[in-house]
Amino acid sequence: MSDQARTVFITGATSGFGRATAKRFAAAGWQVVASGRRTERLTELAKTLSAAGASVHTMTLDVRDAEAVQKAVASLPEQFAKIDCLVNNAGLALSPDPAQKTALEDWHTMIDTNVTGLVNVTHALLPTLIASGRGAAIVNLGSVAGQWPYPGGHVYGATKAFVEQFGYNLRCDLLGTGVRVTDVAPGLSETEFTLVRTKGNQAASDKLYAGTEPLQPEDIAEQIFHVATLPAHININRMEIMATRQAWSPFAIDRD
Ligand code: NDP
Ligand code: 8X3
Repeated sequence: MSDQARTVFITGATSGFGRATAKRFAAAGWQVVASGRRTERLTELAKTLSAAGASVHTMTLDVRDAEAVQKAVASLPEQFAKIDCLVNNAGLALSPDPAQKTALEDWHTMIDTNVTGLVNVTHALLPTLIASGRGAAIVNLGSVAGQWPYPGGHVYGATKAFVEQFGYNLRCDLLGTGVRVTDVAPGLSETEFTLVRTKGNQAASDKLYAGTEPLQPEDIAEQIFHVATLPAHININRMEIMATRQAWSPFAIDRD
């Protein structure tokens, strides 16, 4: 199969990793289905990619809405209906505060988006991915937070642990179909992630990324593209990526 004929479906393509991933695949000649809630951003992205000669289809879509996801997938134009790669990227953290100081609504939004949303999209696209068969790929955006606990990680980290385990279990069931599944798990990355987490606190976001060298959206897009385009007999199960200037801390100890 030539790269020209392949199609990638990306959730959360309006910002950060998702947008950079759309650009990376488009640059390699893939057709791109770009989705997210912010229509204006999708239009802008489509304009940029189309101007560079790419075939793009945009879909304003909230991944939390299972019915909308099913309808959107069912209504894909024929040209874009056969999906070779799904990048389950839409996701968010809410509140940098401890669990006990975070609203239940924020916990629910993280679960609804990072867990329910991801399974909604996966379920809707599995038939076309399986039909694509050998070489097809599902790339899920996990996080270092899914593996390593940290203060304020609470529900966010737990959703990313779900993403990792869901991917491994999917691999078991997809054995023999040729569909690969990878958990790409980045650490500190400079996107709109912290702006969203702090509910619009630009100063807090700027402060987190200042004076160091966080990963950039293009760094992660390159790895997503890499795992999705490896020879069909290779499956990377999990790829954890940190900025060189990020590492772990000692255990915290409560003392009298
Ligand atoms: P951004 O905030 O820049 O991008 C998040 C994307 O998710 C946006 O395009 C947003 O689009 C989309 N999104 C959020 N909620 C929904 C929803 N309900 N339905 C559809 N789309 C939605 O953050 P990142 O690029 O950093 O995050 C991308 C993924 O990477 C997330 O899963 C995140 O958890 C993960 N990640 C981020 C890290 C980081 O440090 N930045 C590190 C590790 C993992 P819109 O608002 O238009 O719907
Ligand atoms: C985002 C990375 O370290 O903020 O998943 O949890 S972190």
